Amino acid sequence: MAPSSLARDLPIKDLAMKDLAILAELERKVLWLATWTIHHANHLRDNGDGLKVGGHQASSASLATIMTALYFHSLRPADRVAVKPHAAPNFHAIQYLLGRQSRAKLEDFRGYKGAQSYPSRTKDTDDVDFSTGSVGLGVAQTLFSSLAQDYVRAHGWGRKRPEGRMIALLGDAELDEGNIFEAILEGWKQGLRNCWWIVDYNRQSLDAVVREGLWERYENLFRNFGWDVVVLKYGALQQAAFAEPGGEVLRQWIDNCPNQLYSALVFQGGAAWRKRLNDEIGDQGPVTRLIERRSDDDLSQLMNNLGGHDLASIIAAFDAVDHDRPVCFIAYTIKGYGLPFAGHKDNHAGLMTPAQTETFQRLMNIRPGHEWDPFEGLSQPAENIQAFLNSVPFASGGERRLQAARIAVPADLPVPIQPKTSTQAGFGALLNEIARHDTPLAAPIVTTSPDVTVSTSLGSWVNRRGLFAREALADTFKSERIPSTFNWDFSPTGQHIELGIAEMNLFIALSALGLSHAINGERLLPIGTLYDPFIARGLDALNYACYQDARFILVATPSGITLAPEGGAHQSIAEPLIGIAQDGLAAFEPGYVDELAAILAFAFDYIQRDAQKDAEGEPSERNWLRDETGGSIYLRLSTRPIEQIERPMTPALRQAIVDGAYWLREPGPNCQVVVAYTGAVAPEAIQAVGLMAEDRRDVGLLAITSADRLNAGWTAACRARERGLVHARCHIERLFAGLPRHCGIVSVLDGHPATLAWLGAVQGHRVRPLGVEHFGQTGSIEDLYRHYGIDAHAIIAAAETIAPGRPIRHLGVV
Ligand SMILES: Cc1ncc(C[n+]2csc(CCOP(=O)(O)OP(=O)(O)O)c2C)c(N)n1
Ligand SMILES: [Mg+2]
Repeated sequence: MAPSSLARDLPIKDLAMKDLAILAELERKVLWLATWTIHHANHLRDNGDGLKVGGHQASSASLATIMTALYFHSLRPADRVAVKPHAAPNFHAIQYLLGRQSRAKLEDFRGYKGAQSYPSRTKDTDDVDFSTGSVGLGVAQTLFSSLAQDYVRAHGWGRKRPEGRMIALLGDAELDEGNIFEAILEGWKQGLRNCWWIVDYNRQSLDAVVREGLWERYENLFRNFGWDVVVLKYGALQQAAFAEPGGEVLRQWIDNCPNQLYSALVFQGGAAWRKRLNDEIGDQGPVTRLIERRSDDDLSQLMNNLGGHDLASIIAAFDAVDHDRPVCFIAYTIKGYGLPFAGHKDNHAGLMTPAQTETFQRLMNIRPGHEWDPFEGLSQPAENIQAFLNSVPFASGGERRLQAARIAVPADLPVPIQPKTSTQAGFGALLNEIARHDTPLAAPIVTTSPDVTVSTSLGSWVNRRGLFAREALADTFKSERIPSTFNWDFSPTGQHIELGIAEMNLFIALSALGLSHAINGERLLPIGTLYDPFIARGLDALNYACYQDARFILVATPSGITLAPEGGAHQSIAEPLIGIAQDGLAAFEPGYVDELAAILAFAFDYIQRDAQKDAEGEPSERNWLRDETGGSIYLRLSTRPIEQIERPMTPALRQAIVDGAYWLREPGPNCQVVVAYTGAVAPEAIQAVGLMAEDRRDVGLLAITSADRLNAGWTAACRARERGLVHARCHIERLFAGLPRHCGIVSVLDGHPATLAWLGAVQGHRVRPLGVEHFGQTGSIEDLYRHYGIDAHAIIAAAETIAPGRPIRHLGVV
């Protein structure tokens, strides 16, 4: 059955034939340059490590036509594109032709500091809009970027610039990734606009040929969610052939041909096509003549001429979109189009041999020694092509990576602190305070949460600031006068984006909102909340957001076994280690609300910093952290109410909290034991220190607010010393400077013990790290702290063992 919405009859607007001829030349050029870039990386540059490029050549060739049509014709400067990972060589080639990529970077494709294997916003220098690599994520990023654009414009910002379309070029097998479908559903709920997804329907994945008829499932699915679907199946040659006598039979044969067989015949070429077609339909009169009129080469060309390799059809389809509804283009393509392994099922990692490249080079009319020349091998005069390139709309808008001014953040975020409260409640109170006043800080804050808005304490913020939707929607409970704690009104000026439960969507939404300064030129201060254990559910998307340097504050609460009665499925263990290991994310776990207030003020500023002295950023000599480079923030909070400490927030204390630790009780000169704790176990640590004070001398109590920052500072200071900066000292080294060598450290947190176990390596102290290593369970906090060994008793028992001396008398009391 023929697809219902073929683009073949659509008119080509505003496109002179001469432009089409130039575009055809550029398509050849893109295919050549991408092929040569890969060949160069494999055969001409000696990496010395024997590693070959996989997965680029066939995959890039598949998209060469579509990307030519997009970048050299359809895109406008405000449009943003997520390029399928393995089409990176095409992207770099296109940027090279547009004068935005250097030959040296192409020659170093996949090499040190060269053009990246997968398009990277942060590592590439040729203006990548969205990084890709882990398949599925870049696709969803375009959807959320469109929502972020709507959010910005609905708030009255960025209207001087035209709206951009957010476009993803995706592989057909990429649609196996569930996060894409989670995004489609969310997009439908939010009234998605200005989003195009172009599926490279080559019917091949990495290992295999995809199932029959997938496009039909996709078509139905996208339509169900309000998308327009355009299927680009047949190219112009095929359409012309179908119009010949017997053409309809050919069309039916193509429609019925299994994917595997089509791919195999593409690979085998004209003679195989002839034999197969003759065997199966060749005795039906006119169609026989249709086949016989063509040479083997012509026949091969005809059968390869699918919609996704036909510039005119593609351009017509793109130009025909005259609305802002989301559109999914399903473009039939051939993996490895134009290359010797076209269609072969094993071609994903296929690499052309030097001999094959030589043949291909001759075919492309490229003289040896002129492989990188932009206009080599083209039949049109270079001036014409250059003139065309100079007028490409996409490249005519100047700098596409935008800037936004920094928003001033007060040093102090005032908050009424209850005598006994939790860090989660404190977070709610802090946001409530911010929401009460119309300040420059409050306006750009946008919160979002995957259906845990209320249970992560964002309720009062939402009550004051409202939910976002492009069209207002009143809270029916309110209009019906049914009492409710929460006011759930939606409006274009609301500042909370309500998401469905999918955590992947949360992180990709943060990734999109957190790039608003660069994409929309308008800065947002995004805060996302979720339960700590469910970070793991969206971890790859979180990593993705950090990798592309999106800026946001992640508030993960509740956390750990402290969420006692909820049981093992909700109790996080490994997340503090994620906090340490995740690049681009500074993790904090405060114990007290005044600490949280200091950290949150820091966080609002930190997520706006971007002093990139070099790609890696320069560490500050004070704490050896890359504080000027900035990044995102992760706050691990708890629902456990604990007695708060009444104290003035001095500048020194604030600085120490932000740097990662401070002495809650200074160790004396003969200190035998240090208890170093993080987060909600503060009362147990304090109690243990009090109880052992009579039997161990000068016990110190270290409050650790950020194991991550302490650890990062220490690693960087060690490295600096090894590079000759002998005086480099980090925060934890300064804190430990006065500790006697023989003292022992007991570390404790509601999380994996390895989070703090490294503390002993700083100055060579013995450490007994306490924490949670096994799945939690239901119970009271007391039950569970005892069971997992993070209560005062366990701390004292550990202290007694690690710092031997007389028995600690109060050990039996707890
Ligand atoms: C999350 C994730 N899983 C696995 C991979 C490895 N991988 C890279 S490409 C690919 C197959 C892609 O097939 P398709 O999307 O159809 O792309 P194309 O045929 O255009 O190469 C796989 C499995 C990956 N990059 N990311
Ligand atoms: Mg594919």
